[in-house]
Amino acid sequence: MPYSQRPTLTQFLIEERRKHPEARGQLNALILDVANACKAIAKVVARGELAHPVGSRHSSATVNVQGEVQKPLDVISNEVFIQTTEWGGNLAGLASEEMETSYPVPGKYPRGDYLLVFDPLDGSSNIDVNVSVGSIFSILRAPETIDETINDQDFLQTGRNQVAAGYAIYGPTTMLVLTVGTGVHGFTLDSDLGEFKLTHQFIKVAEDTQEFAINASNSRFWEAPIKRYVDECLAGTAGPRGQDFNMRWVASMVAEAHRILMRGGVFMYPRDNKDPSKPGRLRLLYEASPIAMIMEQAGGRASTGNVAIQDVQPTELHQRIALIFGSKNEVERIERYHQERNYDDEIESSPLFAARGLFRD
Ligand code: AFP
Repeated sequence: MPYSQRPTLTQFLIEERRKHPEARGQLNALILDVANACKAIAKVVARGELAHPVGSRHSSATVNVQGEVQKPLDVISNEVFIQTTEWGGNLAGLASEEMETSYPVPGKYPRGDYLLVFDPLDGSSNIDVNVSVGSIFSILRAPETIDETINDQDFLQTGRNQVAAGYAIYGPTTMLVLTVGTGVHGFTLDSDLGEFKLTHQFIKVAEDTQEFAINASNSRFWEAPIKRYVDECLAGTAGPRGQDFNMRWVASMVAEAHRILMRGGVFMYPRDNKDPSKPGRLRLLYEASPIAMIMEQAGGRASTGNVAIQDVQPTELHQRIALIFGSKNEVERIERYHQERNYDDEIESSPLFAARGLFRD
């Protein structure tokens, strides 16, 4: 497509809205505000060390609600998201990785129809090593009871309720990848114009792949289905899969999700036995859920191993979850391995097959 004919994000959203004559324009306005937040964060991230007064950076790290180190850029990005989106009359409340409780839009601004959930700077522990990081967001409808203040409970909606989801990736180029439920589209930031331009239309995740991503340093804590899957990949042509696999681990989920959208692959941060009190490392509402909507909209799949991420009913704002996503046939294979394991466990615990059971060898 010739450069001048590439629609901007604004044009794209206006054309989408024309398909919904009943729409009031709040969703478009909100997405454009989010895109502005991402542009501002891209600028700060791109300045790297230059963004910090000499000597200030290392002394100013704090700790967030989950006991994780908050980099100054996490805090700045969170502020940028709030300031860019709260005023427009499109939101009733926000929730973020960096805030312990939800944030109702202050009374001085009109209350809108939507809720915004976001991770302002995912992969921020990679900032110091100049690796791609990103922002992830999910848009839900606010409850209609307008006289009540928004609270945490209002955000506990399944991924199927998402109206839109997306991420911005701050890499060699800045891109915004978005779904409003009609496929997944990628927009590249034209830094001369300050505009996101549509560069990747109807992105599709390859159904098959020979590339997987997992933090293998946790392998001793993995559950049997994940061990089986990874062992089979590592066995390559000599193993049951009959083909060699490649492995990647960026430790920046947005970068992994983007790679998988572009060329297929499977990402796993499964539940493991490292810390039994945590049912996974990643967060359901602002990491897993939006990435799951994007994957499904692009023909891929996202699962805990047992159930589709988008079907999980959240119980807490900062809930953690096992997350496996990417090429459909691989994710389904991993789910099958979980089912087979569950079946083996059932057999194991059945009185007939138990240690002293009737049918025990
Ligand atoms: P940070 O935002 O603290 O860097 O965490 C990034 C992340 O949530 C996700 O983007 C990565 O996939 C995952 O953590 C990396 O985890 P490991 O530290 O286990 O590699």
